[in-house]
Formats: sequence, C-alpha cells, structure tokens
Amino acid sequence: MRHPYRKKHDLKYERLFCAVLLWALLLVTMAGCGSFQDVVPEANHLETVPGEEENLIVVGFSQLGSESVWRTANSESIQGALTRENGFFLEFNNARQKQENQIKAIRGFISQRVDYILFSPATESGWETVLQEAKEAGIPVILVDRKASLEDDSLYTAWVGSDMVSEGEKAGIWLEDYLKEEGREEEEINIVVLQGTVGSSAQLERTKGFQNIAREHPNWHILKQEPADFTTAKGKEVMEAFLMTYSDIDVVISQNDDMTFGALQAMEEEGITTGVDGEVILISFDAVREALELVSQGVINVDIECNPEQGAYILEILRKLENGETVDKENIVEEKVFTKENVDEYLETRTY
Ligand code: GYE
Repeated sequence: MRHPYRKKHDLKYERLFCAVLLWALLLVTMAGCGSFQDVVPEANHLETVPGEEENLIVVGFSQLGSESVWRTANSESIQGALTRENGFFLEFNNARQKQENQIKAIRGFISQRVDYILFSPATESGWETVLQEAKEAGIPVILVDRKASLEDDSLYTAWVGSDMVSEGEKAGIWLEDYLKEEGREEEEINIVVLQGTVGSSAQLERTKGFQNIAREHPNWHILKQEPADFTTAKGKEVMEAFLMTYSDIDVVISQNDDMTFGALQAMEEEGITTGVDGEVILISFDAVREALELVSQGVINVDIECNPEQGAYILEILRKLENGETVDKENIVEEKVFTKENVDEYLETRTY
C-alpha cells in the first residue's frame, strides 16, 4: 500500500527525516566516544549481520545486565555456545537491570522476526503482554537463569537455570550442621541477610529456601533482610547500615558473591573478622573464582554454587527444537557447595 505522504512528497517530512537522521548519527557517534553509555543500551554488533546464504539461526538475547561476575560469566557462556561456527547469529542486548529495557529489546527482536528469543527476566512479574506478542509472532521464547511468573506457561518453550529454593535450603542445612559441629546448636543465633534485586527469582527463591530451614530453629533470629541489588557497592552500603544498627551479628548471608565482597570491605573497616576463625559466619552464593579463593583462605565459610555456564544447555535445546524434537520445559543446571575442605580441587579449573 502506498502512503499518501509519499505521493505528495511533502517537504515537511523530508526535513523531519533529515533531523531524525542527524540525531541518530550524533547519538551513535557519542555512544562510540564513551558518553551516553547509560542511555544507549549496549547491543552486540560485533558480528556483522548474516547474509541469506549463510543460513544462520537468528537468536535475540536480552541479558538483564552486567551487575555481577556471575552475570558476565553467564553472558560469555551463551555467547560462546551460540556462535557462527555452531550455526547461530546472536543478537545480544544488555538491559542494565531494567525491565523496561528488556521489554523494549524483546519487542525489537519480534519486529526483526528473529528465530528464537532468549531472556533472563530481571524480576518475576510483568512479562505476560510482551510474551503474548512473541507467541502471536510465532517466535519460541527460552527463559535463561531467572524465572518469570506466568499463568499461561505456553508463553515460553523452555527454561534453563538453577533451583534457587534448593540453593537457599543448602545454605540453611550447612548452617545447621556447622552450628552442631561447633556445639552451638542451642545458642541464640543472630542473622542478617543481604538480598539480591527485589522481586527477582534469585532473591525470592534463595530467601524462601533459607527460611524453610530457619523455620525449624526458633533460636535463629533473622534480624534484618535488606536488598543490595547484587552489587559490591550496594553490598558494602547495606552491610555498613547493619553494623550501625546491630552489634551482635553471628551470621551474614549474602545472596551473591559481589555483595559479599562489599560486605567484607565494610566489616574489615570495622575490624570485624569472618570465616573459619573469625567472629562472624559468612555464607555466600554463586561461587565465582575470587570468592572461592576466599573460601580457601577461610574468610568465607561456605559458598553455595550457582552455575552460570548455561550456554551448552541452551545450545542443545535450540538444536532439538530445530530438529522438531520436544524439549523439557524445566532444565536445571548442576551445582555444588564449597567449603575450605573441598574447594581447592575446583579452584584450579574455575575460569570465571
Ligand atoms: O546469583 C547474581 C546475579 O540470577 C542467579 O544474578 C542469578 C543471580 C546471581 O547477578 O550474581
């Protein structure tokens, strides 16, 4: 259908078009110079757009951010699996921890008519509308890492990630055993929790899992749970606030390693020691290399692994779908628990 304005070839539209073009050029140039970094979402334009003859499978991936070492490892794992050599063209978009950026990116993928959409939901709620749009466009969606709460589970094809309730329970069970070994199981135990991004499945499920165990111990007192957004800077800030309010903390639970690094800085500044020979028991999640080194040194008591290496799982799912095979709806990655006793044998091979 021809647009009436084209027929008239109105000068007004030409001017408007030129102005928009100039602005776009200016934005692109400034983004390239390092300014506007926070406004222009980072996209993966490292690869050139595939030619028709290449016959690559086009996948749009909305990664929720780059807030943690874990997240970077997760992005790298997926980028390392969905390569041109493996037959894929990956369009990567970093949403900088904002759901609105993810929704925008997903809509972009839909209008580009990609073959598959991958995304790691920043928070659990608020995805129905955009996933309905993907479904209507006939584009299968794979959830990565975190979950989305959806009444209609036909809105996604598969999910790859961790059992984070179980991670929280592992933290509780470890604490239970440790206190017993130390002869402290009858003691009053004061606990503070640094939580991840509010409303994310990582925060909700790790909290729930730990509470499943804590509930059985009336002598465990959770003094405060406070979100610190999975970042080191926030972890430090929140830990400082805990230390100002409470003078008798026995256990710090930090729902990821990056917040643990911040919490450690805050405690060190106050001369508080942690870990195997310290005053405060420190429990962390993720198990990235730098944290495992601290486990090995006895500074962190236990690190509950969350496995970011999901690329191979996703690759297998996409290959099956391409072959017309059915795939499991839930795909849970394998994970361990690291303490001073077992960490060294894994440290050597830790790449992230
Ligand atoms: O623990 C944290 C990250 O969703 C499991 O998000 C993930 C969490 C991970 O930023 O470091």
